[in-house]
Amino acid sequence: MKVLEAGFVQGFIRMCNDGWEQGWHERNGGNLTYRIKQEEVEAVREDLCTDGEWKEIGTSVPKLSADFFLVTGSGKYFRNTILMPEDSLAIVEIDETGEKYRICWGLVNGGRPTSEFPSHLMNHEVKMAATGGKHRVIYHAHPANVIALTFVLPLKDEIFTRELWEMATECPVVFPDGIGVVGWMVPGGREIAVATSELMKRYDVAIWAHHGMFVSGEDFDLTFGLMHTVEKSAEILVKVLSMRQDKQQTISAQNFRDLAVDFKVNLPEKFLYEK
Ligand code: 2HA
Ligand code: ZN
Repeated sequence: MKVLEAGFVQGFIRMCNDGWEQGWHERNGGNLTYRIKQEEVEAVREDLCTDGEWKEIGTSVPKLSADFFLVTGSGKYFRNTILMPEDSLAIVEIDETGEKYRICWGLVNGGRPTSEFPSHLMNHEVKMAATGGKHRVIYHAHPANVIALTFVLPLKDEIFTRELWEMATECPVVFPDGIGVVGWMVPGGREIAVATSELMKRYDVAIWAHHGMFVSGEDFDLTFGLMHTVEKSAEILVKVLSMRQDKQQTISAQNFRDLAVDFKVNLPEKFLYEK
């Protein structure tokens, strides 16, 4: 099968375009990676080239050795992905040591994987271990409302989680483990990758102050839906804070405990502090 005919590639392209249409990917902002299933690799094997040059990842991900990833390209625009997928995307293979990669398909006009490749791969490594291999998608976007909140809320996991849970009843069901926050750091390197992957051991969502958000999930629907839910909740909070500083009423800590029982989710008490 040709790469572009494969279902996982179609799903990936659709997600890129959906993110663009949401306004989360100005210029070349954001990046997406998918850990390809073994049978999906086999289905497109005839269309992959495996004599490319091995290049340094910039970090070490030994648990991902010999895995294949579909990734957005560095400097590429989400907006163009649907029109020129073989220019914007690549399939890459990780070597046996987990320190190098090679391009097996795509980036036909040159280029390399996303500038956030180290963060993506370290997040994949952590989430693969934490979910027994279920999580396959890591998504980074620049949604405006979440970014706006990083200028006015304390950069604390407990506060972002609780405030965003309060904005929509479905939130604690969609992200019961909560949200992690990292203060401003230089993007693209190993340091921010280590900080983010540390948060991903506990959470499926990590916010980068004054920059954007990383989410992890099992498939494209769940991962896009997670980004969408958190950003929608942030949009409501921005509206509320724009109308008045305090809330007339809200969902209480006890309301969340009641919800947890009926919806069979575990909501950690550290987020249910008294205000
Ligand atoms: O431009 O989003 O964080 C891609 C990015 C870098
Ligand atoms: Zn970014």
